[in-house]
Parts: sequence; structure tokens; C-alpha cells
Amino acid sequence: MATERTFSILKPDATKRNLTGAVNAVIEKAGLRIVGQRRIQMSRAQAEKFYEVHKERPFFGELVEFMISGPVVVQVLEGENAIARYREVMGATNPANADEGTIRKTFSESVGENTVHGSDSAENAKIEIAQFFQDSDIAG
Ligand code: YYY
Ligand code: MG
Repeated sequence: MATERTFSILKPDATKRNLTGAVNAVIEKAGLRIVGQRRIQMSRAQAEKFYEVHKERPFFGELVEFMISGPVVVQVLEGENAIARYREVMGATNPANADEGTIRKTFSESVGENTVHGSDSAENAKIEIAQFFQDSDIAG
């Protein structure tokens, strides 16, 4: 097992409902450390770039609108196998399919507004962290 870093976003449905602390409690209870964190309003260009991989999908337009509909909290999480571990803690993309105790099962109301993002690979974690953080804004 290796200590890894992953990139997380607490999405606008989390900030709107004042749930950022509750979600962070689940993250920390799972043994992941929040080693970088910033609350921002994403620009349309940032959201489009971030989700570029999905640009041909039918939900892309709605996804971008949602991601810029309010503030988000961008985070760097650190821990043993942090990338896969955070995906487990998040739960399935569609909260209806998410396991009990996961963030999405507990907090999310729909697949479109599913509360959290987490990187899906080591390569993407590195790219996504670099999109939102400078090294000097991360302290492990
Ligand atoms: O990585 P994850 O967030 O679990 O799912 P992705 O397949 O990467 O999709 C990104 C994002 O797009 C998802 O969190 C919600 C949205 N989305 C959607 O609105 N409808 C779908 N059928 C699939 C994904
Ligand atoms: Mg994804």
C-alpha cells in the first residue's frame, strides 16, 4: 500500500445545503486527510475543461451548468490508496446504486447532483490537482 493524493470536489449541492462540514466528517472518519482545501466559484471555462472527457455525453451541458451554479470546495485528500479509497467512500455515481454509509447514499438527491467528485486514476489525480492547486497550497 502506498500513500497517495487524490483530488476531490464538494459540489454546489453540498455548499447550497451547508453540508461541507458533514461531508468532510465522513472523509476524515474514513482516514483520509484534507491536505489542501479552497472554496471557489468555478468559471464556465474551468468546468468545461475539468469535465472535457464527457463533452460528447448527453448530460455535459447540464453538468457544466450545475458545477457553476454555486460555490464548490476543491480539495486534495491524502492517505493509503487514497484514490480508490475515496471512490469507495463516495459511493456509486448514481446515489440510488450507492452503498449504505457512502457520501452519495447519505447526502445525494440525484445522479446529476451527486455531492462529490473524486479522481478515478493516479494519472487523473495528478492532472486534476494541478488544475486547482499550487504546491505551496498543499501541506501534508
Ligand atoms: O466519476 P463519477 O463522478 O462517479 O462519474 P462520471 O461517470 O465520471 O460522471 C461525471 C459526472 O457526470 C457525475 O458525477 C454526474 C454526471 N453524470 C450525469 O449527470 N448523468 C450520468 N448519466 C452520468 C454522469
Ligand atoms: Mg469521473
